[in-house]
Amino acid sequence: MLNKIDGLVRTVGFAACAGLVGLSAASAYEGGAVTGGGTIKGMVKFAGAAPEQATLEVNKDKEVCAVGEKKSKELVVGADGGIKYAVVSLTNITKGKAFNGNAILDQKGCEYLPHVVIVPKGSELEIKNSDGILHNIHTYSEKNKPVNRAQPKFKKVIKEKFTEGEMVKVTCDVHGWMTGWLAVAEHPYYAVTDETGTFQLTDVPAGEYEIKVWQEKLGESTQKVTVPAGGEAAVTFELAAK
Ligand SMILES: [Cu+2]
Repeated sequence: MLNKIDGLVRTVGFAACAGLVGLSAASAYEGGAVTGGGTIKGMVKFAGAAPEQATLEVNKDKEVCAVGEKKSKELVVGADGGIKYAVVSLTNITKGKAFNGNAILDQKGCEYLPHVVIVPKGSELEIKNSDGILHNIHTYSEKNKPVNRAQPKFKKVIKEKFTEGEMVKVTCDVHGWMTGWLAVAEHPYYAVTDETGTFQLTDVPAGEYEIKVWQEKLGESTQKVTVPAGGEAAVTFELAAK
């Protein structure tokens, strides 16, 4: 009799445990120490002649906002064809280096700095108002709950949490030209390209991965990459105008 009860308890315990594992497997990322990891270095290029960056019209709060000429950052192509502000990430990594940190998004000169910021999911994003005038944070997303908060001049910092990995657009309803993007990251293998269009992902456990690039005007593209233990893998993306 005792054995029977014990067996039943164990069966129920096992089933409950298996259920939990099944639920979390899709989204869980396990961070820790990586030994013998490799590096992915790459470049995101624009296919074709570099377009001109449009000049943004600053028609409000000019004394604060019209500091120099404002250029659109929605497609910034450098001298060698490299695209700035593209987001590169691994799509299928479940285990690797530690995942932590907090991001800061500043509103300065009525621009979002940086234009694209990586926000670790579940962390607190610090949204600063360095301008001393009213802004408002208005986000557009599919998976995260939308944020629409006024940030008056005396409110130097507000904090928001984003719990689902996706690209979230940020705008200000006070200043129509202000746009920025939050790359809510599922793990630490995300990078934003610099002014030369290059990026790198470090401490990647050796293996085969899918790597994705996202750019706000040009969309997404993926490819396969194999990372050798302790070595480097090179990736080039070429994105064309739609
Ligand atoms: Cu604003």
